[in-house]
Amino acid sequence: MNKLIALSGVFLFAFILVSCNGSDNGAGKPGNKAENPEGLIVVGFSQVGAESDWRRANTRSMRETFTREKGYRLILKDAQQKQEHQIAAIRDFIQIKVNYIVLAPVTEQGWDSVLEEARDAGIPVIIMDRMIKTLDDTLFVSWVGSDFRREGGMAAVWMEKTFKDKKKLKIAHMQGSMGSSAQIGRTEGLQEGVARNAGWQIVIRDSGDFAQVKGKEVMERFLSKYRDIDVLYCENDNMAFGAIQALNEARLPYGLFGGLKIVSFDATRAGLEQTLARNISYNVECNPLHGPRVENIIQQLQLGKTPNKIVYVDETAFSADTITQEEIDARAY
Ligand code: GZL
Repeated sequence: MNKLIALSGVFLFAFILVSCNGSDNGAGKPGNKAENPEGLIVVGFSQVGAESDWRRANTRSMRETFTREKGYRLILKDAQQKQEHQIAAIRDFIQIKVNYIVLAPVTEQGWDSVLEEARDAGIPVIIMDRMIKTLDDTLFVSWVGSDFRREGGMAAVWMEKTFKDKKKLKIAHMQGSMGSSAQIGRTEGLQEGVARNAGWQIVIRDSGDFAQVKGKEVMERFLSKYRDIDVLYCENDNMAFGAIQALNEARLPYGLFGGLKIVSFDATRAGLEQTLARNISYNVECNPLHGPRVENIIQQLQLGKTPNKIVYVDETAFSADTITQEEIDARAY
């Protein structure tokens, strides 16, 4: 009998030893999950979708940064632009006890509840690209992305310079995914321009959801109502590509050959090629290469440091009058 008690004590001790091993889900230590034998840093990444060239460049940057060779396991979930998919993905990441959660939020609202669950599970959350609206800044460790209102402001200043002699300026406004920081900020930038310029009028507005197909449909609707638009203020390149398709099909002039001027955002390679061709007149950069920036935040956390809460990326803009092929060829995306 004594031998039996002794033997069960040994098994009990062994069991406790094994189940406590790696149970600390602190940054970088292997969580208590079988699928991480090499002790990789497991990063759960909830991505908006694959709706645009910008988004695909952003995903590429994350994949190229968080490689197994560098000690990471990246679990990427594409939300097809649906917030409920992102919330489910975050819950999955909590369930499998990832070391970090990276969220590129499709919209600004509605994150408190699921991010409270992540915080309470002790998993640091990094917000990337667009921002979330919350009163509780303990819900995320750091945010890295663009100043979208500044981007819109740069476009508005270009419009002021370009059309300074025009008493009346008729603007068609194609917005991105409604409620996203990129749409909110770029729209604010335009609205501030309208407030400064009494002759500016937004004659029509609709959302193309940052996608080319929808952008073409929206532009067709714009053209069915207005043929004397001076500027199309288009909140990303892919919608601008759709608008160009609609203009070509309607055989309407634009860009270099007179007619409406297109202002776009993202400055993706394809967008800059269209700018060089003078189809897009002005293109404001929105840098998608956040992989290294997110890694820098994670490395700081690994070392027990406190990263900056807000990290804006530097961005510029390109005009059809001055851009060169060499400039485009030298860019990373
Ligand atoms: C901007 C990003 C936007 C891009 C679009 O940071 O959120 O989403 O401008 C993308 O191309 O779809």
